[in-house]
Amino acid sequence: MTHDSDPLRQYAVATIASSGGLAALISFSETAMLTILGKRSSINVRKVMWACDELTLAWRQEDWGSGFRDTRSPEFLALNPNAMVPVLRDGDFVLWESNSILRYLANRYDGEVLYPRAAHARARVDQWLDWQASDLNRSWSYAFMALVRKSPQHTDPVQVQASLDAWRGFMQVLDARLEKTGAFVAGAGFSLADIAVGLSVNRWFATPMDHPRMPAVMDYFARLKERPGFLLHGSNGVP
Ligand SMILES: N[C@@H](CCC(=O)N[C@@H](CS)C(=O)NCC(=O)O)C(=O)O
Repeated sequence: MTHDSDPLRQYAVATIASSGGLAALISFSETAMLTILGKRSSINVRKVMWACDELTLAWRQEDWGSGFRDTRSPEFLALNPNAMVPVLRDGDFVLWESNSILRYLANRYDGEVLYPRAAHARARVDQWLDWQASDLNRSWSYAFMALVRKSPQHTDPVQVQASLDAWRGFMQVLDARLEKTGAFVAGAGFSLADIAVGLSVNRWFATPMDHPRMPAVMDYFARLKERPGFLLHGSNGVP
């Protein structure tokens, strides 16, 4: 889908146009259009696209990363020396690290609903964001490379099983948490943490393997599917 046919973007542009008129729209798009660098299939790029849509921000995206423009080119390395996507450009400001980008967007663009200011509520969102980027992400890495990417470097069955066991263990932690909240991962309301964790749950269900019954995770997956942003960027057929 091109960004021009994206219904959420059309809504955002219409909102800007109606609130400030054509002059405001032109000046907004020239000076404040966010650029997301990274291929649309990347789970970490998808977090940023989804967050932008939750915040009804205008954005454009460029395809960078394996299969597309080379992140090892000097031009890209000047933006992110790790040679990884996503990178966000907001005017002259450049930021990498997907969960940091989510926090930045909420802080910069009135996203308190996704990232509450109260210390305890914010810490709970941060806890699950960091858990997703560290423990959960690390656990699936080997199994995902083997079972989905079919990587020739990830064929050791012992390591595949160890990765699956660790992944399942963390998903059970998530299941227990969601059973307690009965709603979203940080509590009653949808937050930035659900963007990172929701994409991870999509990856869990989209990976060909046994999925032990986790009723609260299944309910959560259904709850997320009520959000247009999740259908566009999360549960969209890409693991
Ligand atoms: N911790 C980083 C990880 C970023 C990452 O692993 N990006 C992958 C795609 S999901 C990447 O850039 N791979 C190299 C490539 O595609 O060329 C973040 O969350 O932003």
